[in-house]
Amino acid sequence: MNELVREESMENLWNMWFTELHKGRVGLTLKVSRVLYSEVSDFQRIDVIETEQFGRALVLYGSIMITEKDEFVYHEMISHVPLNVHPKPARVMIIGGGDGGTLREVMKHEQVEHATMVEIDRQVVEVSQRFFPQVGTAFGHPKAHVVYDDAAHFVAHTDQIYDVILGDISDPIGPAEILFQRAFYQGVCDRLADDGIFVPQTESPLFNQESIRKIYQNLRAVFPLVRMYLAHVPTYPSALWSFAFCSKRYDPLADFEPARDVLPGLRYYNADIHRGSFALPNYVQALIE
Ligand code: SPD
Repeated sequence: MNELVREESMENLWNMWFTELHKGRVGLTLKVSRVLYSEVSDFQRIDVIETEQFGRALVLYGSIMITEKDEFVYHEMISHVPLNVHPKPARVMIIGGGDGGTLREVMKHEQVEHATMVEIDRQVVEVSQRFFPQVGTAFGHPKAHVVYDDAAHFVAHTDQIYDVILGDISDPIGPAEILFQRAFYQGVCDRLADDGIFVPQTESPLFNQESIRKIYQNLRAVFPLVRMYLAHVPTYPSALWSFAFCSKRYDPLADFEPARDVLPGLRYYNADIHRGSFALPNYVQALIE
């Protein structure tokens, strides 16, 4: 149960805390100064809270999706790793990504000719534009298109082919669970060009080991090359987060040419991080073998 807790004491009459618990056993607790928004959309509960340590946080179904202070890590890593390996990433699809952070990073690449973001929940986009204007900066970009649809439905029905597809999706619970299944991955693979790359977020290798085993089995049943890479996201469970680099042709290290590729001005991603993020601790490597 993830919840906002108001705690009264003699010293401080109005302390408010948000805790995101993992299986009721361990959690991340943040001091909250204000609750800015709290509603239930057609798909999920949406909260925006102001935290003292990480600034504003967007919380969906009780789980932190972004905070102002550390969202750049996740968004840079899900985007620039594949976009810097593919030699001409002209056609990009983002699955989910309603806050707009991944779209913002994708649009930094001039080679991208069009990016289609497929988000199921219009209310998440509206809330992000209202409370996180620095994240949703690319919604009005002429090369950016937002489609409000279930990604499984969209992938099954579009005839468009993409060079890069990014799975900026929620955790594999409830309606998002289908987006981690083999059938969905096959649908994504079918929408990729012959040299296409798919990168979905794949949860915490420390806290979500059972999910990760299944996710990588499913991915490997579909894609010829599947490699995990890691990033440090302080507000995600365990702070260690993983992504899967799934490819029909390109290798994330052999086909990475930093002299050609790396954009200036990023806050987390650089050429050393690109290479180093594929170095896995032994216990993580063992998980996906
Ligand atoms: N438990 C956190 C999982 C978050 C995955 N998606 C984040 C969306 C950020 N654009």
